[in-house]
Amino acid sequence: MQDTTSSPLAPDYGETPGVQYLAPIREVDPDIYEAILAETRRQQTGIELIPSENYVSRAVLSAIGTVFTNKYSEGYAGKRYYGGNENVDIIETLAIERAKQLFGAEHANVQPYSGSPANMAVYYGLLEPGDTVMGLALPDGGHLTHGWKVNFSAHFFNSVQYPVNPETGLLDYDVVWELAREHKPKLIWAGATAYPRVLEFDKFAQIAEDVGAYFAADIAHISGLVATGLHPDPVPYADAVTMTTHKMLRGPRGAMILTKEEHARAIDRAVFPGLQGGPHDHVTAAIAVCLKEASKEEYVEYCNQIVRNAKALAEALIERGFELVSGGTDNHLMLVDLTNKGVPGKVAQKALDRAGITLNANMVPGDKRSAFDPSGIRLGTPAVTTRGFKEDEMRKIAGWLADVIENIEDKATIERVRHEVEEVCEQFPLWY
Ligand code: DSN
Repeated sequence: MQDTTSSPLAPDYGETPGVQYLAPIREVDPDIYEAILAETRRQQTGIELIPSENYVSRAVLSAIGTVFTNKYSEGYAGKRYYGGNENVDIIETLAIERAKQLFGAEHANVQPYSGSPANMAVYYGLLEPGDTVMGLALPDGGHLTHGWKVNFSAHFFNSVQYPVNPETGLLDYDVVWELAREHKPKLIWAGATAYPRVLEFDKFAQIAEDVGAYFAADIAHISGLVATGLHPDPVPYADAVTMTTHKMLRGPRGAMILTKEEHARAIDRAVFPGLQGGPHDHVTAAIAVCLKEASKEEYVEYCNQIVRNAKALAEALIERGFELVSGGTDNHLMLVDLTNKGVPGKVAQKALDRAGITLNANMVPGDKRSAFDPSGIRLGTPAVTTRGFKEDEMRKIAGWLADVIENIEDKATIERVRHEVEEVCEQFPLWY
């Protein structure tokens, strides 16, 4: 039996939780049970470096699996269309109040099913179809919903994409400003999925004000850093701030929108009845729980350690001859251009999967390769930090990444790393 008492997610739990909560699934559906078991083992025995992933606490996971999944509750607290919503009102109001408190926001909507629906609600609430919008290009680290050409946000709106500087990997605010003056967008997005540096929200707000645009910040990746003061805060400037709840916040798969009071009605109406029906109340309960956890002092320390770990990992990778986009990181993630190692990102991703290290291949600024077969890899520290890893483990991870990538055809190296990864994971067990 595994000792989980040292797990940062279940510090006071004296017994092995194992997978007892799966017993009913085993009886009813052995196929799904086996898959869940296999996934549990994969998470327990491997190192998770995908910067948008994390591990939820026992309390969050328990909240998702509750009877709130049985309920319909179209509307908002006190104004529901169906009866029997007195308990839903309690959890949704708590989630909203905790979100407002944590981020210092005037208004919060916790009903979006995930990040893309949350962003869609911002478009629907603030714009008309055909309006011009601006966002960071996806290959430069932006998000699909910030106006990338294959997404609704470019089909229903006139999308202008701003780049990062391909030489430095950094945002050039003068370029954003020039594009904004030229195209006069109605909405400017700031936010990224693969940008390792600080986003200067005050500059975006200034640009938006200059051209008469709304300013929306998507802080899905950096929500915890914003909440704990480790990254500049867009809430004072932005008309809308969106975020998923399952990344750095360690909540369930869901999302939130923070707005100024003046946009509260428009955004609420965009979410329901504009885009969605009944909210996922079991998820709302879990969002409330993760927000309570994120309000604790331990969460501030967790976010500090995420940043310390990212810096340690970046430094160790640079020592092993890796080229990091922008030369390092200010936040939880880094982008590594593998061109100098002669190994495409996808090849590295697959070899590292076999070694028990999960990350994703990623485009790098100015990438000559395709999105399906890009030049880089993206890695981040939120999940490993939840697990309890510190700077020493980061240096080990950098060594394993280098060993595998520099010996990409060598099965013995992959097997050796897999073994060492499992040994370290055993020292830092997850509670699951
Ligand atoms: N899929 C998310 C990520 O990995 O960054 C973005 O939505």
